[in-house]
Amino acid sequence: MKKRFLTRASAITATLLALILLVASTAKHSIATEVWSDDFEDGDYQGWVTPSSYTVSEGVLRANRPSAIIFRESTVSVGTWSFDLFHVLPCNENTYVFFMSSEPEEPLWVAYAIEVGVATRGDLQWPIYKLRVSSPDSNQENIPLTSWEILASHDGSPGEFGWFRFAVTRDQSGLLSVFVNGTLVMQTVDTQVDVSEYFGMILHTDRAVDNIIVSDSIDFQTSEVIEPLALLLVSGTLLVTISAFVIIRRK
Ligand SMILES: [Ca+2]
Repeated sequence: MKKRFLTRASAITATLLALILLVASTAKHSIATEVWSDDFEDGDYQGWVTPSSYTVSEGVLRANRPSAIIFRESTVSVGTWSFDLFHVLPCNENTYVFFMSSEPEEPLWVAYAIEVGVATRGDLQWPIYKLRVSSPDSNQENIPLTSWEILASHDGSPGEFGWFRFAVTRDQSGLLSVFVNGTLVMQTVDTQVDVSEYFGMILHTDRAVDNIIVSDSIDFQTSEVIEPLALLLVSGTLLVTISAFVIIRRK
């Protein structure tokens, strides 16, 4: 009898949770205002400019040689840039994603970049993430990428390689937040760059990118911020679940 009660209660709870997740995901989707995206499922990289060597295979954009640059027009300067990045060993050259950029590699290249590299100590190797900026003032001499100012950095866990979901947000105040697999790993305020013409990347042989989504809304919040909608949904779930328990028990 007790077992049956628990099974029914579990089933009701699971159903409610599924419904709430569905509502929450729909609500999130309707709030985000996508400006452009590319999932490379059409088999090409139309809309992108590259003097380098890239291919699209199995719905993923891949680099065929070291230091391959690719970019496309993107004027979003307040919003969210998210993408999947494939990062593997060996890593002799770092990966760069210029989510706000002037024309890449032109004189006075101005941009914010996410850099993904590798740190090594003994037998251990782990990914290291950096948020860099090349400002109009600092790049008078067209300084190399490795000399761009580091705004923030974060060490991943040893052996943590493969596909990663990145999300970068920038709000009106210049607050830059970087999330890896949904976790906030870097945050800083910087206003040295406030306009964008391009979104660009420098990948290396066997590195890949997929599911790029750029929106002009802040789609990720830091953990300190509890969205009123999420709070309402959680309270609602608890109330309905408790009611269901009471009704079943009375029967
Ligand atoms: Ca894809």
